[in-house]
Order: sequence, then C-alpha cells, then structure tokens
Amino acid sequence: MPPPGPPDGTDPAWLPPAAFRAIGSRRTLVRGGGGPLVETVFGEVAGACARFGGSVARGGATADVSSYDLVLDVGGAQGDDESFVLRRDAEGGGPTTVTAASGRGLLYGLFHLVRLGEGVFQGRWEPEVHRPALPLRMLDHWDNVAVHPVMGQVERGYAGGSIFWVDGRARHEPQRVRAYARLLAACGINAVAVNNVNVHETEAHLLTDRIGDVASLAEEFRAYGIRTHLSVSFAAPVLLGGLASADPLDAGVREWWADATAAVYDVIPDFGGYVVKADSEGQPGPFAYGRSHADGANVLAAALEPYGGTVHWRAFVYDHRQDWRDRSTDRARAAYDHFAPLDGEFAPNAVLQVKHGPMDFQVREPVSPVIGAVPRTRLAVELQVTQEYTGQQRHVCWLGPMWSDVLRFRPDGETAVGQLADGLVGVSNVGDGPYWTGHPLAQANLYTFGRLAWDPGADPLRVLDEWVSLTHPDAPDALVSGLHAVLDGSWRTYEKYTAPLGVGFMVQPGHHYGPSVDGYEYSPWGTYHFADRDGVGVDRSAATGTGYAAQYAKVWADVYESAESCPDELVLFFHHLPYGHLLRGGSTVIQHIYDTHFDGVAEVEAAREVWASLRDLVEPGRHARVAELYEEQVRSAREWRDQVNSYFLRKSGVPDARGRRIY
Ligand code: GCV
Repeated sequence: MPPPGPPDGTDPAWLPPAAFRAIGSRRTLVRGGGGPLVETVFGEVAGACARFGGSVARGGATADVSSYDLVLDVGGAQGDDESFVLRRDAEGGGPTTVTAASGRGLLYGLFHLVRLGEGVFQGRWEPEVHRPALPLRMLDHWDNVAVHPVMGQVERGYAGGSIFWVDGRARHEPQRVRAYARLLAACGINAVAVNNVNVHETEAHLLTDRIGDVASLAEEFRAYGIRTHLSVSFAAPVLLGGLASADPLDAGVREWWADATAAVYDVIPDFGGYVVKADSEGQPGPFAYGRSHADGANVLAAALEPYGGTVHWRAFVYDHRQDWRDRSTDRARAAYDHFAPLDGEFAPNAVLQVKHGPMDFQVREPVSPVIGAVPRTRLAVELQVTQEYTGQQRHVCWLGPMWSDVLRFRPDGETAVGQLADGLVGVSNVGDGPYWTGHPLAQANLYTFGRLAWDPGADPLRVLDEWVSLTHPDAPDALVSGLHAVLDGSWRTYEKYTAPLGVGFMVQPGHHYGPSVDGYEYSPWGTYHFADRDGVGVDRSAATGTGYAAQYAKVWADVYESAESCPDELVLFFHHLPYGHLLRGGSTVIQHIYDTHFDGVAEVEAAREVWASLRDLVEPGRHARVAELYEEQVRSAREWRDQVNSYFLRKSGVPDARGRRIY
C-alpha cells in the first residue's frame, strides 16, 4: 500500500514528497523478515520510487545485494525492538545498509535516512547504532468526543477541531489518522492517547460500549508502530459498571477493571494502556475512599499487567479551591507532598506522569522537585506542546530550548532529567486545520518534542535544523537563516513580554490568552504574584516562606533558598522582593520588568519584518497565514507590555529610568 498523504488541502508538514527524493531515486532491496511494519516500510519506499524513478525489490535474508544502492535488512540482527544500525562500507560504491531486529526499528531507520538525504549515499559510514533513549514517547490528546460547553471539542486546542472526534461521534477519517501516525513516527513518537484526561460522560464510554471507535484509530496508528492509549475515569466502575463504589481495594472493583480491560484487549490486542487524572480539578480519585494514589494506580495496573499494558498516572494533584487569603498553602508544593512519600509503592507497569514544572506549563518554571524524588517509581515527564500559556499558536514560541533545559537539569547535581525519566509525554497541539497545528510554525514544536523524546540530550537547534530542512527541502540559505531568526529565540522573546522573572500567570482567566495581571490574584486556583506597593513575588524559601525550596536536593535547595543565588529568571517564583532589589544581572526588579517588556515587543516586531522578507521563498498560503498571525502577535505583545508596565508603575511609583512611555 502506498504511503498515505494527508487529506486534500492539508500541509504535508515535515514529510513533503521531496524529502524522499534521495531514497526514491535509488535501487532498494528490502531483505529478510516480514510483518506489518516491514510492509509499511516497503510501501514508503515504493511510493518514493514511483515519484522519483527508483526501484524497490524484496529478497530473502541471503539475497545478493550487489546491484543495490540501499539495503534495508530486517530480522537477522540482534538488537532491541526499536534500534537500527546504519552503515556504508565502500567509498565509491556498495549499498548503504540499515539493519534492524524488527520492523519498528526498520521504520525508524527509514525515517533517519529521510533526514540524512543525499549524504547517506556518499562516502563511508562507520556502523552507527541508533536507539531511543526513552522507551515511552507519547502524545496525549485533550480531545473531547462531545463538544464541551466551555472547553469545546479540544480542551486547550488551537488548531481547529479534533482529528478523531466531532459532535459526539468518531470522525472515521482513516486517511487523516494514518497520515498523522506517519508524521508522529517520523519524529519518533510511539504512543498516543486519543481523548481528554478530563473524562466527561461521553468520553467515559470509550472504554466500554464505544471501544470500537478506539479500535478503528488503533488500526491506523498500528501501521506506524504507535500504540493507542485511552484516558479513563477513575469512577468508571460506578459510571459504567453500576457498582456502588470505585474503591480500589474493593474486590468487585478490581474484578470490574480486569473484565473491562480484557474486553479492550479483545479488540485492540496491542492496546497501550490507560491515562488517569485523578483527584484533580474535579476528576474523581482514590481520596474519596481514603486510599492513596498508589492504591488507585495499582488496581488499573493489575488489570493491564497480563497484556503488557501500562497505566500513566498523573501527578497533577492540588487543591483548586484554595483561599487566596491563606498564605501557608502553596500549590507548587502539592505534587511532591502527595507523591514523594509513595515512592516504591507503585506497580512496575504504573508510570507516574509529572508535569515538568510544579505549577502548570508556564513560560518559566523551575523543574518539578517530584522528578528527583521518586527513584523507585517509573517516571514520565509531561510537556505541553499545545501552547496554552505560550501564545496559543497565535504567537511564534518555539519551545525546544525550554524543554531541553528541563531535560538537561540535574536534580541531584549529577543525573539529568532525561536520564532519570522512562518517558516523555507531550500534550498534543494538533487539530483538523490545514496546517495540523494552526500556526504553521508550531509544527516545529511537535517535531522537536518527538526528537527530544528520542534523544533528550540532543541540541535543540540541531533538531530545528532537521525540521527546517525536512519541511522546506531545497531551502535557500536565506530561508534557512530566516526561519532560524524567527524561531530560535522566540521562547525567550515570549517570556520577555509576559509575566516577569518566573512569577507566572497574569493571564486572562478561563481561556488564558492575553494579559490580566490580577486575573488570578484573588481566585481559588493558587496562582498568585502578591504584588503590592513595595514588591512582588512568592516567598517559597524554607526560612520565611512556604518551604517549597526545601523540596529539592541540597544542591538546588541552597541555590533557590536565597535571592542572591537564585537565578534571575526564577527569582520571583521563589522570593518576594522589593522593586529596588538588585538582580544578579545588574538591574533592579522594576527596571528589569520595564526593559524586558520593551525589548520583547521590539523583538516580535523585528521577527515580523524577517518573516515579511521571506515572502518569495515560502509557499504563498503558508506565508500569508504566518504574516497574518504576526499581526496578532505584535498587537498582543504590545498589550502585554503596556498592561504589565502600567500595572507596576502604578503599584511601585518608580518611573522608567529610560523615560519611555508607560500609561
Ligand atoms: C486537561 C491546566 C489546563 C486544563 C488541563 C489541566 C491538566 O489546568 O488549564 O485545561 O485539563 O491543566 O493538565 O489536567
């Protein structure tokens, strides 16, 4: 079967036909074992050859390779399921070879060849072994089946509707789903959860009477080596099974989960498992029964265990009905307080899924202390690819550098997060719009997420290079440098014109787009900045504050405890400081706020000009779409600048040292 193109009018993203030119113009032999993923690889190569004039043949394990340029060898090698070896022995001839133990490894090898292009058919390549650093590389969709009255079809979705569901039913668009699976596999993702972690009534039924809809999706994902997961309600035994309780220690409840899970595997034999948001923002959980989250996770893990499934149990548990007057409660502490004491109590097939920061996907947060505190628990770090708090795919904000900082952080001073974790999970930024991600440049975030999950130590700028050259094959230098100019520093630019120095939020409540400095200040959500006439920030020190800083190992607790040693970019997350406090960088807090907000807007205006200069180098529809979004980004950035600067001028009474206009 030829490789699936996206539906008509949908952007091919990082797999445009031209990306396959080098492979498609050569003679390829697919040699050795078979299986569905080998069929997928064969179809990919055949499709490329049909376009570019090459040829592809099948052969047994010992078939002669002398007349081929490329040999894709499968089944004969030792190795794990996802690894492959690339080599090219001879200088002036002889085939380039990819050897894999399984079809999955071969598929990843094929996409690696696509990334390398012509170069892999030239010169000598010493054998290189490639394998993913993290076995769990998952994308979670927050897609609703039925349109939610407040959150819509996709919660925090900025790219149109769901590609799976519409108005309460499955879309049944296999071509789109398979094209999507192909994009995901090409950046290394191997698991997907197809519904929102906030499991409303309609979505709850996916587990039982609507499992056929999930099975149809799983069929498409399977063709590209991706396992399908389902977000389930902890209260499913009550909601769906009619039991009186969902108590995880109740024998009837255990039996219900075992039976329900067996029925899932009857129709989806390679089902990946469950994702659970429990006791969080109104979702049911084990606390109702006086049980721990390990008790809760383990009952689902036991049901999945016979089939090799996994439960992803989210650590996003906090009190969302906090009294803002109460300064002793700190939302940032909550995940550690709940989960660190449970280390060692989770089943081997339970994965604790921890947001990368202690709050909620802000543009700048410290790395969650939970990540360094659960050495005896399988751990997945959760990132938000959808840009809820980072411009909602109307602003260019490439998150690669932020994610890389998280993955390279060493909680104990020695081992990096990317080495401690078993997995990386991203909240999807994909929808049914023509560019998959709403903003065409937001595709770079999805691609980067997948590649960092494969190799958390990778240099994000090199990953961006890959994305640029795959997405724009044959791009002239001016386009390559223009794309880098608008993307490389865009996260730091966004940080400059929004909430300062790690304090977070200041967004419009509810939809979270655009500034509202006091929007959450007197709310129950636990997200405060405590600005008054003298200063701003949250005292999270152990000496005088909430004690959050002491949740880190000493190497970091000492750094964060004092405003003198705390990095500037996090200083208001950890400390309440006077406006005149001198930062490590040399400015006062107030002058830093003014300067960064003016600079941030100037940087967006400059990026808009760079984009305009690329007009003749980018496909017109794509160029126009980004240009239009830049108008909105500039407008919004100015609004952020003026609201934040005016707010702090009025609170502090301290004028801008450079005399610029503040309202
Ligand atoms: C799916 C934030 C978002 C919610 C989201 C939640 C979560 O609070 O605003 O929309 O709910 O995170 O991660 O569960």
